[in-house]
Amino acid sequence: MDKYVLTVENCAKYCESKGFFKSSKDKVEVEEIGDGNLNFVFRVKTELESIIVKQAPPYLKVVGNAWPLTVDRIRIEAESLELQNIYAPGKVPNILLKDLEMAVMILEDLAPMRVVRYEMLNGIEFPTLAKDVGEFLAAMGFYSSDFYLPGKEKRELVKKFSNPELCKITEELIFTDPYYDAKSNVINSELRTYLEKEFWTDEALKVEVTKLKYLFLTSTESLLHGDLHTGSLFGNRERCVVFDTEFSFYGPTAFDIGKLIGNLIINNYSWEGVDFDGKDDYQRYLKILIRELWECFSQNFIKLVKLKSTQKIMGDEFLNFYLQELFSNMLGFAGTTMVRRMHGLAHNRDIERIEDLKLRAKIQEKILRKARYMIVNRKLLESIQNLIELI
Ligand code: SR1
Ligand code: MG
Repeated sequence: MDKYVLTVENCAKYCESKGFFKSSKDKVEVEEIGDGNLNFVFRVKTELESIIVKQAPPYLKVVGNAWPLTVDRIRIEAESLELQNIYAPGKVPNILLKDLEMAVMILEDLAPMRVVRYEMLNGIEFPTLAKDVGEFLAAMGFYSSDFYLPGKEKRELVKKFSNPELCKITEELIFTDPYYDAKSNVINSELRTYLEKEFWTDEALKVEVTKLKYLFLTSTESLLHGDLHTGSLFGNRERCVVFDTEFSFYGPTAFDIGKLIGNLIINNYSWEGVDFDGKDDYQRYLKILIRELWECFSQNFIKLVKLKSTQKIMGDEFLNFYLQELFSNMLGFAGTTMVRRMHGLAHNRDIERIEDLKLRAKIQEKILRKARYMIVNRKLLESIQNLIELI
């Protein structure tokens, strides 16, 4: 089959050409469900079967041809899912087909699980999120790192997951553009005065963000998801699963958990602009979730190091030092994530749903001030309890 762009019209035929739905007598239905910034995603189903088809176009979907983007991202996504399924079985979707020629991947459909971000906009709780994602992050932070892998093997993986074009998106959209009046920024007009008077002139903040950017550029600690936010999680009351791993690369372990916690903090503050009777309870739930996520991650990570590390770790002191560093970098990365979603290129629904621009700006400014504190004072906040008190 020639290279072409999948559409609602031709997707069923493509799936059939790959051996899906062959013996089915039912009608095959196709629905476009992709709401992300980069790819086309379809649900293809009959009464009995349902699969997810994802195709990476050679450009950034939200920007179009003006921002060309490698389709090698589908290989990276597939290979990182394969490795995650080995190190953290059951925590990511199964791949049913990889077609690198067409930049397509077919995945199991995890419905009735839903995207966590949209459920969180409705105040839905996920009882297993902290455990499932905490264990996933601990497993990846350990098994893909020098704590476990022989040096040669790890260096080969660093090469295989070199992901320069998608890392460039993060370098610009998270660590650079939000700190000056960049063209790419999308700014609530009611927030501009604060940005001009305080935020963009904050030299101490820029120094600390540059330190975090440098860490992002140079660290090859473990294989990251690379874009772990609540929109990269499926869940229901029984289970949570991580997906959408095309930003995967070898980077600082603190980045993934920082990004996720930053997104949970945004959701927490977004309720200040929303009418919802249960919002106090939901904000309490989010704080418990943040605490449990960190605890589950760190406790599982320590357990793996103690039981399975191939490095000779001499005494607990090193592990304490390592986790303290990871904790403060996590706070910094959480802060930079909060900043980018306020006035960078890609915002999230949590804040955008606040229609009154003045109220939205008030909440955005509050989030920016908290994020600034987390970035600049990340070494002063020593424990997850300190973070919970801050928010
Ligand atoms: C314009 S691409 C913006 C963002 O979409 C992805 O989900 C990543 O977060 C990226 O930074
Ligand atoms: Mg994504």
